[in-house]
Amino acid sequence: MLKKNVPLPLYYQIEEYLKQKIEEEEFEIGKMIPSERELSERFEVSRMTVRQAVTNLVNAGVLYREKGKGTYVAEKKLEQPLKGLTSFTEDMKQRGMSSSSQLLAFDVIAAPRDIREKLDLEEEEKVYCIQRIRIAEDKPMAIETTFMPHELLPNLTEDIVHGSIYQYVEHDLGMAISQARQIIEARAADEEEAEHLNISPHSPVLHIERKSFLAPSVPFEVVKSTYRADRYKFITDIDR
Ligand code: 16G
Repeated sequence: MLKKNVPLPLYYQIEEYLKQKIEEEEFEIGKMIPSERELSERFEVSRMTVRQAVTNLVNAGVLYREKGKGTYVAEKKLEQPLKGLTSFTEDMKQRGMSSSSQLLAFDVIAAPRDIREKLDLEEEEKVYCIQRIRIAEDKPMAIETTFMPHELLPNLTEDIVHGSIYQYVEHDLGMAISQARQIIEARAADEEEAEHLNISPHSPVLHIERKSFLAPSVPFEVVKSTYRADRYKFITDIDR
């Protein structure tokens, strides 16, 4: 029951109720929650109040609406700490999740100007342009476009990039990946990204650009990635 004589807004109490039911798995992932009408009757509040609670949870990625059907419980977002320079394969392994990649492109090209500058290359130097859909537990999580100097990794194959690039660089080639710089921005998915990620066009996505270095400070990759914003949140600990 909602408490009417406390300073917590009613919609907020309904949000808390819904989140608790999801936490307790009474409302299961992928299943429909009770309709706005049912909830407004159950709590004896207006439909508007219920709608506000549901809309807030939809905006937070906890629920999603399907037109003409109802409102469903979304999958939990993966919490990605912004600490430690890890690979997609390692991240999923740490969570006990399976990972795979769908290879969309594997080319050796003349480096575009911005990539050439970021990788400190000469004009005629070639780069790999590798595009992969990164998949966790059979679901697409991100699209990654990786640029790496061809000269640094002359024997890279499609087979290798179906697995882990970091594993190849460190274990097979014995090179040390030391640090990276990452920039995260919000965007709306374009048609192509939406199709690859299995989301509707214009859904929110997180665009990440990572530039990584081999020790002592040789840039070896520029990666432009698009992550599903409904599946990821990035966590950072900060000291004062
Ligand atoms: C992560 C990295 C990417 C790197 C990839 C290697 C981001 C945000 N993350 O996805 O830069 O190339 O791991 O993964 O860019 P792999 O070793 O599984 O191929």
